[in-house]
Amino acid sequence: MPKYFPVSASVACFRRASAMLALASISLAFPATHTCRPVADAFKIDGVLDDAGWQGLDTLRLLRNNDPAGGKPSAETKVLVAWSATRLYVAYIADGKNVKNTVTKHDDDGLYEQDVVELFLDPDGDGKNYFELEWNCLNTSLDFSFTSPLQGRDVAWAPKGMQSAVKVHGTANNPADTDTGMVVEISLPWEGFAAWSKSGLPPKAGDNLPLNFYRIIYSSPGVAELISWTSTGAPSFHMPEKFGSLVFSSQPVTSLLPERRAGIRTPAVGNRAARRADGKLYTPPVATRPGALKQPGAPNLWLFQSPAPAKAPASVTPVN
Ligand SMILES: [Ca+2]
Ligand SMILES: [Ca+2]
Repeated sequence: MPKYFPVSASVACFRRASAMLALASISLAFPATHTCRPVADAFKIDGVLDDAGWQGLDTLRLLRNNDPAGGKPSAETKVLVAWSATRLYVAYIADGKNVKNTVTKHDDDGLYEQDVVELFLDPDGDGKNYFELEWNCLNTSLDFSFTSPLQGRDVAWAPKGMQSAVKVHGTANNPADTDTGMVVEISLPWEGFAAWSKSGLPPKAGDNLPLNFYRIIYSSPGVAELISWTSTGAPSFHMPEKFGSLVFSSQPVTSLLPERRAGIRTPAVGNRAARRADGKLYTPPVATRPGALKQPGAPNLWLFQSPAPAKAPASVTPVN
């Protein structure tokens, strides 16, 4: 199946007209927006989302299936994002019964011929030049820049200082058993993208960052689900005029209402809280909490919808 599809002229014109809104305080031109919360630079990039910065954030869900067959994605994909003065943090929680992708070479075009998660960013919001990044279950990555949709590809470009890690819940590339998915944890320094931002990076509170989150799942060779946050309306991801946008907030999630923080402080039903050696409370992943999956747009009180089984790390001591 071709991954790429031409951009219609009418849509491109619309996007040019709305480009002035990008990285500004107005977000009405985007098909969807998501509030990106500030966090401290205290993440361990290891594919495990027990870092304080991930707690209590709203979750994005990738629900749009852009391949010709359409329909509901065959597996749940959730995305978390947060920002600091130096970095953008992204995590994909990608459920799946068969975690697979055998590519091990960086920037290999074969990467997206197998299962991947992807991030496209258009820092200046003009619908022309943009960045494409992808990761597979082996933490093999791909990073390209484009001067316009599918044009001017630069494979030499790389996001300076990018860190990523993948935790597979199951066994990668082994169809004989049943997996539950994988978690991809990513740290992206702003300096790697600043050159293509008109208002400069890091962003200011109220700024927009046009982007889209994607996932490809191959049910069989050559038959792909093209899953996204905002719909592209075509079997292509290279449509920056259809990107949604992050809206950067100066309000950390810890400043929100107490019930929004419940997922941080209160152990989930069926799980035990544990106290770390440093005295902080650790709430293990919630694998089976009934009704935990929120509706799109609703606050997510229970961050840890990880496919990982609930299990506290060996370094902590259960307290109840
Ligand atoms: Ca981590
Ligand atoms: Ca651009």
